[in-house]
Amino acid sequence: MSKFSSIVILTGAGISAESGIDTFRDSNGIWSKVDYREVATPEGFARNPGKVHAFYNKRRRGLRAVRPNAAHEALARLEAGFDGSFLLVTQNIDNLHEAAGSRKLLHMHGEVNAALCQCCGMRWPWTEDLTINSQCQWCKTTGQMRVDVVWFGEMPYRMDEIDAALTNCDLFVSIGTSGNVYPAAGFVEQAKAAGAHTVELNLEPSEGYSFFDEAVYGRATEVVPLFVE
Ligand code: BJW
Repeated sequence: MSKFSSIVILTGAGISAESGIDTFRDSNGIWSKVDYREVATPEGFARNPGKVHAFYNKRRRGLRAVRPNAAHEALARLEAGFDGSFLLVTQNIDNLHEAAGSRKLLHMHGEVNAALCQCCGMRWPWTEDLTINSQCQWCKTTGQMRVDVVWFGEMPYRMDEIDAALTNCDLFVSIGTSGNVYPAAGFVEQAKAAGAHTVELNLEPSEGYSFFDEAVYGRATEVVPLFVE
């Protein structure tokens, strides 16, 4: 890594798969069991908030027993030992990167352990179940609280910081993401246009595989530690 001065890493559901968290688009992934239009769009939430709360409450509760794996830990070691500029951008709403020790981290699709008031816009850490009766701790409105994640049709978080980092990086590494969802799926092209070396670490070639200069296919717990050491 010493030949690089600025690293951006993008992670997706595949990095958490071996910790026991479901991915989205694999054959038994989340979207094979649930219609994303019902649980991961603002329109779905407006139609049936109780269903959406139940979907995320279950996933939030499931996280309590989950631990980071060797791939999360390898990225935390990389950050700790790297002298240059470093940014880890995750699409994941779990907290496994933080639990492994990552600090320079952005959750572009939000966090399941956070809530957002649709009335006043305040956001908080939130580890309990949300219900249609949950009350905003700031404006005291009831019934407008939602999980603080980014649904289809909504703008992902921290895009200005991510764009700036992509424009300046000389190494871009994409880990455990299928490359189906924009804008994250376009990061490799942005980094490549900026002159970065681009690397894919995934179980299989992603949608954007042709944009990567280098690829290693295998389980994240094996290929990420090998790449980092
Ligand atoms: C392993 C492994 C192991 C397994 N080891 N690997 C063109 C340009 C811009 C936007 C669009 C566009 N076309 C369409 C859009 C809109 C849309 C979009 O991209 N749709 C596509 C489906 C086409 N995008 C949006 O709406 C985004 N917002 C946006 O564009 O804002 C601008 C805008 C605003 C308003 C109007 C118009 C424009 C927002 C997207 C939000 C996505 N949200 C979700 C849910 C978050 C909450 C939750 O978790 O419930 O985010 S959807 C879901 O997909 C989740 C994920 O973060 C995201 C990506 O999935 P990921 O991580 O790649 O998982 P998988 O399952 O797809 O892949 C896993 C990979 O791991 C696989 O490759 C496996 O092989 C691998 N793997 N085991 C290593 N052990």
